[in-house]
Amino acid sequence: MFIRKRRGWEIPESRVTPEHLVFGRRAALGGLALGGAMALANPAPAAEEAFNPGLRNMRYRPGRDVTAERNATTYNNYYEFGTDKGIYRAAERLPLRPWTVQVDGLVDRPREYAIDDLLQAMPIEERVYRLRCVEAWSMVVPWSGFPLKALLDAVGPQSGAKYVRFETAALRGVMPGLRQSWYPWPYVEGCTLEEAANDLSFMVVGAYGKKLLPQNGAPLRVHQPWKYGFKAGKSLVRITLTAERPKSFWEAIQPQEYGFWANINPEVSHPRWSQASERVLGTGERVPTQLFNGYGEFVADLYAGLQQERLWA
Ligand SMILES: Nc1nc2c(c(=O)[nH]1)N[C@H]1C(S)=C(S)[C@@H](COP(=O)(O)O)O[C@H]1N2
Ligand SMILES: [Mo]
Repeated sequence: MFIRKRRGWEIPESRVTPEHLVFGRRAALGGLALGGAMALANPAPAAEEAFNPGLRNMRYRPGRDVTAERNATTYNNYYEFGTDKGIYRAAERLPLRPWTVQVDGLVDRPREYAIDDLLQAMPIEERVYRLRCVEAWSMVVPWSGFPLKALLDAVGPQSGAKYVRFETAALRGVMPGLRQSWYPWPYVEGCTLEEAANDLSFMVVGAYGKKLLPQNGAPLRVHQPWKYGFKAGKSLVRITLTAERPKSFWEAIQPQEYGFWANINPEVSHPRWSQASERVLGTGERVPTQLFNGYGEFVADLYAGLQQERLWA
């Protein structure tokens, strides 16, 4: 692995922060309220005319350097394309248009969105979030997307809705992993409606100021950064509000190791390894893992009264 030693005088972020991100920071430093910063016209990045990455939301600070783009886009988990980390070339075959996302179940206004209509309708912003895989590696990525809450508001959850089920694409001709028929395809994940409505729950459509790449879950993935990465379903095709707790892909395979909640806790080991620390992708550093991946101030309240649940696995 490529390991670079940083000299003391270097400002680490300067070598990894692309221009468009600097704009968001400058706007925020300029004393504009977030709402004001959001209302400014976006500068069109020269290379990506069609994609609007949004302005950076300064509320969520990752506390670590942004991972080099090359690492985040070439070291992936996407089992539909294969079980090793180097699936990024295979994933190029994923056809991203036309693409529809069905939003249904216990909602007042079920709808099938063409992905581009969804992107038009939703408030796009950028958030620099951590991602912690249950395998104990982690990264920090400037994701572009919109709060899941905005989509929930658009379809109107009914009073009986308690859970959100995320179903991801399963395209036989394109995804060689589907031939491994012992896996319970399609990849399904889920959370409670309350978790989904938390402001941290983010629907990702871009990264590093560009359209999301297939290996990272294009054209639409979910990301809840206080949970292990396997909760973050890629290439979503259907989002369903349900009364019953959805059974997830990993839970179906190995419930003792990969449960429904999967909140990050350094003190609760995976049955086969410790979760106390994590390997930072691209640098080789080993750093302590934080409770709720460092997002406790935003999400801990969601779990008051749920202590009897297996919240950490
Ligand atoms: N459809 C689908 N989504 C998926 C996976 C997968 O195999 N298939 N892997 C998950 C796991 S285990 C992790 S850690 C993250 C990895 O996201 P990244 O490759 O963008 O880092 O995607 C998650 N989403
Ligand atoms: Mo993962």
